[in-house]
Amino acid sequence: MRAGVVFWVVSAIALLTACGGVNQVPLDAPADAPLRIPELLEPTYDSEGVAHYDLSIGRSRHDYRRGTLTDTYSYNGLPVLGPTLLLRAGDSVVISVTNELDEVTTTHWHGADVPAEGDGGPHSLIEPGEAWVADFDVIQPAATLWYHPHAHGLTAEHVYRGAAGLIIIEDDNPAVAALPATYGVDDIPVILQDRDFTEDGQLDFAIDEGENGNLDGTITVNGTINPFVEVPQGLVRLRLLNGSQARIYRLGVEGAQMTKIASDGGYLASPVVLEELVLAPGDRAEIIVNVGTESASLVDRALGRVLELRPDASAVGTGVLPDKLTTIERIPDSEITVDRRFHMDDVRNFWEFDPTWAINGLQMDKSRIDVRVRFGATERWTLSAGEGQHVFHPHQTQFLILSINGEPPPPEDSGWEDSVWVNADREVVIVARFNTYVAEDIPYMFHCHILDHEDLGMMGQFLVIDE
Ligand SMILES: [Cu+2]
Repeated sequence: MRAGVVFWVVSAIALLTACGGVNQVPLDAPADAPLRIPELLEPTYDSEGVAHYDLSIGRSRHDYRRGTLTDTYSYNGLPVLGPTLLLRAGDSVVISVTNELDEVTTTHWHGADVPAEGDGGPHSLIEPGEAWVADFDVIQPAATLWYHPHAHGLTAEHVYRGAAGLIIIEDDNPAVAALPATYGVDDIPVILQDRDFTEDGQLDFAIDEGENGNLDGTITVNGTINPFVEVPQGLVRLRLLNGSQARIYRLGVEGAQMTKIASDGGYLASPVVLEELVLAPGDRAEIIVNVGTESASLVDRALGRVLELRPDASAVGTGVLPDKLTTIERIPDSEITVDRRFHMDDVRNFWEFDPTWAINGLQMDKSRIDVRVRFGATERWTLSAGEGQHVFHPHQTQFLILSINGEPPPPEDSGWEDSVWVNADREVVIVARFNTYVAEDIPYMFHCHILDHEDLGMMGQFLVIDE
């Protein structure tokens, strides 16, 4: 049963209000703010070759050009967001995170295949003034990942206020050596986040309990509103991250061709030319744009221009796009040992006004283990949904999509993924191996990455048992 007409009237009013907040600058107005490029945090190697990184999360202030400095959260004292962590495949890394906030938080490495105690999920709380250390080996190939707080019930707000950053994993795959890869020059981080501001220029954080989560009307890229970036003519790589609370982007490039080269977990087998790229919350994609003598624009189909790529006439890029990027070995059906279904839905009782977002009928309970995966298992998970838009994200593992509504995925969705969009009209079947880490004490999470839903309880826990 579902709550009746009242809920839908209220939802409609909320939707109208949200639409009224759209104030994106129209496409024909000149982009007038240089894109912020988060600083690159490279490792410091100790005498044993271990790569060390220091992060601290705290309060800061950022000039969003709202007539005042806006209060934010950030890492390492930056105005907003955090530095881009450069990880190298094969390294042993130690990352310390100090909490300089006056409330508890965590830091999770989204998309990273790491031991549960280093994953930074809701069980790895960092008290104010305390530090937490994650140490793990980088056992996965080149990819664009990200990090963000993950304290249950606080994730949406901490990310909204600006606590998030990119992770770039580099490896020595010779096939991609000629791709544009000079950070901030022809290899540009693009963190997409929609925001609203109060009249006095502060971030207007809100949780929306509805099907779509909270959608705001001002798009920020790396914290910049209405940005442009000067790039060399030729091939430019954009590392796209949807770091939004709930917004699903339909991206395109105007004035140049868009070629997708990487999904959440790394390179696609081959480049794929695309007209439109759907990026749900938590998703990443790397695209190549061939910039000519005129500006090209990254656009969202609903909101207009997101980022102008402005060619610098004096610079010509040297990047080259290869025909083949990497090898992705499909996981044969014969290897699958377990089938499971995860159904994402509103399970409120008919007399309840607010939705109850749940997975398989259950809401997050930190004391309950929902799934016990056997170490070494290869599992096929069917992801379905009733009401609402959802993004299924399991920690620890990268998966391959087997089917979307019964059809094999298109080439652009055939790479490694850690987050996938699911709704009543989009059932997705995935396959994953659990052969890297045993987790018998601290669980990994699986959850909806629409952060409103996640914080409202749309999350479960799994262990990886060695028996
Ligand atoms: Cu959801």
